[in-house]
Amino acid sequence: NVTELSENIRLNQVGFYPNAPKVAVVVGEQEGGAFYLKTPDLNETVFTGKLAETKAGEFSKRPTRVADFSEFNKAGAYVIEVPGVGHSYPFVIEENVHHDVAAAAIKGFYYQRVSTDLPEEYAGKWHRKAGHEKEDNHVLVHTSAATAQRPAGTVLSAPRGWYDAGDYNKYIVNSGITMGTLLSAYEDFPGYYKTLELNIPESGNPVPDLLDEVLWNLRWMLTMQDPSDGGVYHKLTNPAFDGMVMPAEAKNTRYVVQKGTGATLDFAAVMAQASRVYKNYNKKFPGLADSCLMAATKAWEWAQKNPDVVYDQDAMNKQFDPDITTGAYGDNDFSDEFTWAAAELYVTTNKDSYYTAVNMFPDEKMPLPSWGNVRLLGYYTLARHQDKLSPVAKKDFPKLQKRLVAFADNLMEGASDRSYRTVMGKSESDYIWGSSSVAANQGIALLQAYRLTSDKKYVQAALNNLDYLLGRNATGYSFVTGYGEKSTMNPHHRPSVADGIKEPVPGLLSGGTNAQANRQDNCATYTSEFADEMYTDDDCSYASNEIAINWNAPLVYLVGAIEALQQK
Ligand code: 9MR
Repeated sequence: NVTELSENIRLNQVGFYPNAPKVAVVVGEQEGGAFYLKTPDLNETVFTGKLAETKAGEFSKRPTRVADFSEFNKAGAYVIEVPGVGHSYPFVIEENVHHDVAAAAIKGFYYQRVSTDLPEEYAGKWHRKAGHEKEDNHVLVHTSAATAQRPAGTVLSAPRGWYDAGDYNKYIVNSGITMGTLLSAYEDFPGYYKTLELNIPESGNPVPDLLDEVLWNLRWMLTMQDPSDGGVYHKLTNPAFDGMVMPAEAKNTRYVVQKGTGATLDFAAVMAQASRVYKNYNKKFPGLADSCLMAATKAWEWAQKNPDVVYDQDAMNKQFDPDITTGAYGDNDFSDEFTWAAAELYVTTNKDSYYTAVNMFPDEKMPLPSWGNVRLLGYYTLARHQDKLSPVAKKDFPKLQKRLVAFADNLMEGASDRSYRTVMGKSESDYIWGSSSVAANQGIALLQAYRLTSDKKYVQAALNNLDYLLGRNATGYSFVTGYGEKSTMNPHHRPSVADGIKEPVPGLLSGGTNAQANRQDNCATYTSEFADEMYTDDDCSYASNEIAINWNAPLVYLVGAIEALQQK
């Protein structure tokens, strides 16, 4: 009675907490039937259950059955066996089951560090030479960014930071949401992060490793502000993307290009938040918190004077040289960036003038955070600091709370009937470029509702989306490199492609399923036409299999929060 491994049994390949929901999804035509939870040698059955039917959705076209073994709570290693289908990958049930993923997701940022060698001591077999070590005194001001004080060709220093994604450029807008999300993870769960060790060069100093890692990018961001007027350059970039080479071989000329309102406000928000977070570490970093606040204030003032400077790359290229063809992160609505920056500055300084400078609630929309829409980052911050709000904001708090909770309730609608029983996948529009970050950001929104209500159902719903990311999805992949029996192996990530090592750099979140605009990368290896299956684990697929810092950051938040809350 030996069964075979079946990839049609989909589950969180990392595992489950003893006292949390546990679900596996079986893909296929059959109806009903029993499932068995067994020891990995298949010799002992520890739990028997009945498979539940689901309705195949609008775009999730394949029928599924659900094996719910939540009741079983004994720690150990197991497989799920389904007669006529086979058995699942082995997985564990244990406390702190996501600890390693939580640490690895932050360590993923270490592997993205610019301007420094990654020695074997910290980077293991993915050790490598520094890239762009000469970003000190080697960056040119692009014609689009020329000013009297800094004419085109002026040489600047702007070292450090993280590579944005599979490419080697550094973009302020995308750093903005990334940093805001990581600093929020710290602000929401400081106790957890104070003990999480990452084995990075700064480990062992009196600062939590997460904040040491964040500082690597913060220091770069500070260099992107023009000291003469407070405006912030949109990005530091090559004219065109590099080939698939290691960082140390990427030697194209780098420019800072155009100041813009989006970059400047995102910068202001991050600096204001960083200022209050690093204030507690003044002894280790004297002056840092003050410098951040000064930078934030100057950026805010620039944006007041320049409220609508759009980064329009095509228009820029018509006017200025050389042409820049790397990621645009172009946005033309800055109302949400104003909201976010105002909220951060208000909470850090306690000055009502920031709060009243913007219309915090211009409409009832609750857009899921993305690099182009950061309104909710501002709302989360106001909610997080509800105890510090002055009367002007306090009077809005009931409304804010109501909207955040209603937003989470709305996300949860229908999740328990869906084929994969996840919040992710309510609508086809969840499967955009970087859809894994949609799942993770939904998780954060749910956890914010938990923080406001103490209702555990929101944590469980967030956990469902973590299960999605780690394998309980229509592709059957765990989208986190290095975690799961069938995880992303070939991300569109230059170091992972060029380093000659079979395993990709670990702890990176693949962008995942992308049903939008029909496979923008034209990779030939996509196999399915279904919206929730449009993913290919191929490094040609920058539209479904790149990694990016703004996707890893919400993974860090989600998995860290889940770990922190399960420990309670
Ligand atoms: O995440 C970005 C996505 O929302 C856009 O649709 C896409 C195309 O403009 O760009 C994505 O961001 C990429 C950036 O432009 C350059 N570095 C890699 C990013 C992830 O693919």
